[in-house]
Amino acid sequence: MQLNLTANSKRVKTLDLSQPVVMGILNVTPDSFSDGGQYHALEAAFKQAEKMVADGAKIIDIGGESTRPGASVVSLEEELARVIPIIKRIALQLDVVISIDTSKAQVMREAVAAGAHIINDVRALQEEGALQAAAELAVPVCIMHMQGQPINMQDSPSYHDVTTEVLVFLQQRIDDCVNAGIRREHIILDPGFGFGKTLEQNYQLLADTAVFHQFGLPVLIGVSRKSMIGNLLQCDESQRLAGSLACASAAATDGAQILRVHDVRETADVLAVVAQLAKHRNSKRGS
Ligand code: 8Y7
Repeated sequence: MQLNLTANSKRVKTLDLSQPVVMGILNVTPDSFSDGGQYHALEAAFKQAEKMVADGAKIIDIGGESTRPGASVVSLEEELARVIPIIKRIALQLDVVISIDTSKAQVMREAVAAGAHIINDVRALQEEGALQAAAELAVPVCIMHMQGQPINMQDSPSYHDVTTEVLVFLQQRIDDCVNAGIRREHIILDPGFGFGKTLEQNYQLLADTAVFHQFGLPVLIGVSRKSMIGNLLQCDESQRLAGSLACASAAATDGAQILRVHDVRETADVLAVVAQLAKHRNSKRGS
């Protein structure tokens, strides 16, 4: 499977998804890189991006709006000020695919103009103008399932059958995207771990990873350091690496193409082992 990253009139760039790849998380919210002013914040973010690329990240996902449970909203101006400088710098200096984590149409436009290749929207292009912006920009889009909004989504998640309901939502959004003019082969799907789901619902979805391949589109899984690990293991964020890697291993074994993670080097190692195993599963004994 390959993802064509070429927007209108730009030179051809593709992302090989025949083996699972790591998407490194780069949060540029004030709590991440705020000590020492604007210049130092940009410098620190760039250094982290550089390290993630050296560690094996094929995609860097840049986000300026926190979508953690209970997080408050961020203004357009604030979000642009956070993400645009770092996108420009990475586009200029690193050979990596850039993903912009946003729900705002204007951020999508300015981010792609600055050098972003992929739009990652936890609200699945449902905010005003987002669907049209994504269609016009003609770049790949990741559409994610969420029940509720970040401010209240973990209050009382409720499903009759979580996997079926996520599948139905994704099918509907694929149709909406295609009807808006987004190329089908530009759509990446994400079940949305932790976005309006209980611990049991999250693990049900992870166990059902393979089901999400029925659309023939790349599947992105984001479980890194999330509460589905912390609540199961009763540990804080600094102690969720092993749990995150176990989830990454399971998802990659079930064919997930993109793993969105904090711990790039460790996840890349897991993916290399999973790929080596897959090679032997597919080859006939003795050949
Ligand atoms: C996801 C995500 C977050 C995810 C996609 C966190 C921005 C919360 N999680 N995007 N973003 N999938 N596509 O803990 O699971 O990283 S933010």
